[in-house]
Amino acid sequence: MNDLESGDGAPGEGREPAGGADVLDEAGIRTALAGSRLAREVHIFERVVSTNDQALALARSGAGEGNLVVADRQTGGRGRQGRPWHSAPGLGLWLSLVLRPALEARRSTLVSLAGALGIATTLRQGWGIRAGVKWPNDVVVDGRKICGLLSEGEFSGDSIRFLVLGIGLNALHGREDFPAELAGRATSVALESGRQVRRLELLADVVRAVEAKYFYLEARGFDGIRRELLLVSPLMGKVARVVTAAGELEGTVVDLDENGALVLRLGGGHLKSIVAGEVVRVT
Ligand code: BT5
Repeated sequence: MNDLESGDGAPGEGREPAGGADVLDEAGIRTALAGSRLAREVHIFERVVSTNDQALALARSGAGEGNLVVADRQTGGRGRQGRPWHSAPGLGLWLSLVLRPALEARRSTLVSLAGALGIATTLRQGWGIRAGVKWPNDVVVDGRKICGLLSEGEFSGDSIRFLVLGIGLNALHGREDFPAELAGRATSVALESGRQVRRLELLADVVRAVEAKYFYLEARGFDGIRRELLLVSPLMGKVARVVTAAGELEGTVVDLDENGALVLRLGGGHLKSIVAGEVVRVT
């Protein structure tokens, strides 16, 4: 489609990643993702505030499913509740997908869970990394976060107008590339695989893996995905403390329900589904 877009950053800035060799170029991305239903249109930026902002703007102006936004650098990458997402220039995959899933709004969590499962699966099968999915939106390796997903969208009653699925996957980082506050809590594909990573190859793997699980979810429902998620969940069977808007809860993680909520068995044996929250401790 369009030529390399400079986004809201200075043209040319952030083009050359650390090390200089691993460039995500437009022609390469188009070739690597030829035929992908989630990357029919590719928007590549050297620098943006957030790829989710770009994708949200595209979706609001009518862009259909199949628009992919990729940036080399994000100046305001974000996580949930406005938390910052550390997006080292040239070292990660910072991307967003415009989706228009045929799902009820209350089930929209399933999309990020399916995406996370796709990423964990491709990291396990293609890159030899023992990745798991930590509810609700993290891909982790031995307790360290390698990838975070941020799903945002617009809803009308119980239907989804669109979703933007943002994916931040640490790719080329060495330990020294993470800020002090993430030391010991973050990792990357290069660190975990011990391989020389080409982001183009990783991007194609990730988008195709997310695509496979996303369309499986739409066509076949959540059950198969749920079973796979339970197999790679670092929380299953553990006692977790979860912070929710209504307060903190502690219980044994026993399942995911049909809407992607985390199911805890509380002290008295009562089952409780948690729709949104933060797991703060696992024992
Ligand atoms: C997330 O939020 O994990 C969602 C992150 C989504 C990032 C992508 S990048 C492309 C797209 N554009 C955006 O602007 N965002 C998306 P949450 O669960 O709230 O986790 C945020 C927390 O993860 C932070 O408070 C840190 O503790 C930690 N963190 C920040 N940067 C990290 C990194 N690069 N690697 C590992 N952990 C990180």
